[in-house]
Amino acid sequence: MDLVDQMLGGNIKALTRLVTLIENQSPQIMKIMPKIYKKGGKALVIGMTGPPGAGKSTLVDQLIKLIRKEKKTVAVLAIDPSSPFSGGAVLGDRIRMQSHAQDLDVFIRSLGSRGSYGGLSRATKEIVRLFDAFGFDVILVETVGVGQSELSIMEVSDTTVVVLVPESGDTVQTLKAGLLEIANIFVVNKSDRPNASQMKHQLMEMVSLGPATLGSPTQWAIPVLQTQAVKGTGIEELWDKTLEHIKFLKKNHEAFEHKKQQERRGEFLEILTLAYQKEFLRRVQKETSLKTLLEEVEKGRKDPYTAAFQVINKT
Ligand SMILES: Nc1nc2c(ncn2[C@@H]2O[C@H](COP(=O)(O)OP(=O)(O)OP(=O)(O)O)[C@@H](O)[C@H]2O)c(=O)[nH]1
Ligand SMILES: [Mg+2]
Repeated sequence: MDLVDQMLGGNIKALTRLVTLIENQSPQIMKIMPKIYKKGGKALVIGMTGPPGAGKSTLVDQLIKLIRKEKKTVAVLAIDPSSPFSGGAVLGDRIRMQSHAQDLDVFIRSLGSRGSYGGLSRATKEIVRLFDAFGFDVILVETVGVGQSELSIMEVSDTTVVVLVPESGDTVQTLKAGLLEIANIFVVNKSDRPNASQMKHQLMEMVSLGPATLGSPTQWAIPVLQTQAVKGTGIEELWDKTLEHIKFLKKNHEAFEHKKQQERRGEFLEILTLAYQKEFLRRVQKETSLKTLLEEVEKGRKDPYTAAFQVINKT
């Protein structure tokens, strides 16, 4: 039985090995992914994003507890683009989530920036698909940074939660429109700290001025929630709002399908770009004319536009 069949049969070791293949962007991926792609489509994918230290992992940890109470299975993918190796910088997350370490229905993996060529965004989507195919009910994806990260978390998530803290006023001012584009739910975490309600009101005002409150039934009114992740306060409301958002998506089938179509198109173009790049580099090894062309670009004798045009016209 091959690795994918083993994984689809519920083998955790096979799942782990497939994650590693994706992480290393192994050439086998092109053959493996179609089989995985066919099986998915059932999981709820929830993205958690926000500035460093906002409490994303603590929230994820609390959400896991809640989701497990509902007897649903959970996979967590923690992405840390600043870490060259997976598992290093997110060690803290591992420890924090250790309460679930014995729980076989919770699977936690972290992903660093190893593997270039825009590979992080690609690998994230592939791992989410893998978790989905395995059969996890809920997939939580944690990414650091709002707006500036290489990965656009909304491309993989059904619901994106933007986690801020009472001190995030400047971030909100700077990113305004960008935040509204990303967030389906805002959370002001660390609500035990001063100015939490001011932060909440600042966000509510921003939401009310944004396009989401035009009153149309096809517009989702972005809720602004307050949490205290360390104490578990506000988590149930966060989970309820998340489920409400998923329901909203299902009800507004047309808008949802439009979003999905855009995502599928983006994914196709992304895969095509990476595949073309890999194919080109493979051919450079064999074809002298291409090798010479690449050398001319490297040495600055030929501009990259002319060179790219030449390659495209030849294939
Ligand atoms: N006061 C207070 N501290 C909190 C709260 N939630 C989390 N923290 C603390 O904030 C710190 C950072 O929490 P994390 O959950 O690691 O935050 P994160 O957003 O995952 O951090 P990165 O992944 O490093 O970006 C930890 O020391 C938490 O204990 C809260 O509600 N109130
Ligand atoms: Mg974290």
